[in-house]
Amino acid sequence: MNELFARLSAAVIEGSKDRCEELTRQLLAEGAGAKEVLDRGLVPGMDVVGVRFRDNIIFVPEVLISARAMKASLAILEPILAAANVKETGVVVIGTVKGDIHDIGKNIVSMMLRGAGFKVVDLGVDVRVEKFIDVIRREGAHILGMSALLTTTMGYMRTVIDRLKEEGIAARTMVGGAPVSAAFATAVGADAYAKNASEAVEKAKALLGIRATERS
Ligand code: B1M
Repeated sequence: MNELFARLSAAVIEGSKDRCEELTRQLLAEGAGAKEVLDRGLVPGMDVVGVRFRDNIIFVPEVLISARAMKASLAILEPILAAANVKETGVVVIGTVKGDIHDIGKNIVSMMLRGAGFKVVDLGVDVRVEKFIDVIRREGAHILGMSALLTTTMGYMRTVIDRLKEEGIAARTMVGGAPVSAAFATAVGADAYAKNASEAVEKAKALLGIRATERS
């Protein structure tokens, strides 16, 4: 199966949507778990894309094609990750902050939270503070999750957290995304930081006082 995971990573790097779908289905049929497909196939592929992009070996169009290929696989994994069949434990409003259109990581976090029994209201990308606040109020959300992939947009998390405090909104806050760190989360006053989607689930449960074993 190792070879199939490697081929799936290669398909993400090459941006081959058809091969991504085919290999994802094949891995699942051979008994791989959805999370394993994510962690051993898709994410390592996108990591290579990120390095090549950073080093100017590839450019935005190629990255978009890889992102489209990865999303095709995620669409196959989503119902499996979300089918944990557990009672809803809390409401999470989530979005990528204003100015930022990266959504692959945020979508994975949403899927995993749904799979863990949370109701997730995903506001998409480029989300302004007013929108976050409207939906948190409307949904009675327990947690606001914010994602940022750019050093130029992560600062907006502080704007949102400050506004929540000014408006007396009690929702707890969780932040994440490649440039975000635990130290940054503390500095902007977030209640939690998660480095990946599995950790986001653990932290969301902890914020609501749910012991890890209760929901898994
Ligand atoms: Co952009 N991009 N990008 N990009 N892109 C990065 C982020 C970059 C690091 C690439 C690089 O230089 N190596 C760089 C940022 C540099 C910086 O800020 N320091 C960059 C840049 C510069 C840009 C543009 C400015 C390029 C340009 O136009 N010149 C532009 C900005 C557009 C904008 O947002 N306004 C841009 C555009 C794009 C595309 C549109 C082409 C595409 C996005 C497609 C899409 O998302 N629909 C894209 C992509 C794909 C990337 C890279 C290659 C991959 C991101 C990704 O999907 N990773 C990225 C390089 C990289 O990060 N290695 C890069 C896979 C994903 C599973 O991981 O998103 O980290 P990640 O999510 C993880 C964790 O971070 C965490 O859990 C997830 C799952 O484990 N997590 C959370 C995420 N959110 C969380 C929230 C939580 C908790 C955990 O709680 C709520």
